[in-house]
Amino acid sequence: MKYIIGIGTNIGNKKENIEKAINAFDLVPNCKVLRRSSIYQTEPVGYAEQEDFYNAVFEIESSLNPNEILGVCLGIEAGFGRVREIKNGPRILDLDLILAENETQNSENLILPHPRFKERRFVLIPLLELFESGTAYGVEFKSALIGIKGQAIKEINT
Ligand code: PH2
Ligand code: MG
Ligand code: MG
Repeated sequence: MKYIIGIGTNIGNKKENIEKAINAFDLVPNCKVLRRSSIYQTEPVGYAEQEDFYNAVFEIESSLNPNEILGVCLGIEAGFGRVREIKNGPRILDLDLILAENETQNSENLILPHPRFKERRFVLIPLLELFESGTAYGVEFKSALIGIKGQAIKEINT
C-alpha cells in the first residue's frame, strides 16, 4: 500500500533533520520511499512564538498497515530525541501520516485522512507537487487552498 507522510521540523539543522528522517524511513524493512517533495520554509501555524518550520511530504510503498506505519513514525521521532511539550510548539521532528491509498480509519490512535491536513498550506502545497491534479488516492485536496488565510510558505532551493 502507498502512504503519504508529512514531515515538519523547527529545531536544529532543519534541512538535515528532513533528509535524515526520510533516509531513516527508507531503511525500515518493508518500507520504500517512492518520491518526495521539495522542502518549504513555512510560517508556524497554531502557536506563533516559535521559529519557522521546514516542511515536506513524501510517498512510501509498504506492506505494513496504517497502525504499523504510525509506529514507525513515532519510533523515528523518538530516535531524533523528540520530547512532547507544548501543543503545536517547537519540535525537532514531526512525522504525520496524512493519507493511505484505499484506506480510511477512525480510531483513537489514528484518523485517516489526517483530520487537519486540508487546513494546512504546509501540507497542501508540497502535496500538490506530487499530485499535480490536486487529487491523491481519490481524495481531492487542491480546492481547500482557496480557504486558507495567511500561512506564508516558500520553497527553499539549497
Ligand atoms: N506542525 C504543527 C503545528 N504548526 N506549523 C508549520 N508551519 N509546520 C508544521 O509542521 C506545524 C505547524 C503541529 O504538528
Ligand atoms: Mg503535525
Ligand atoms: Mg505529529
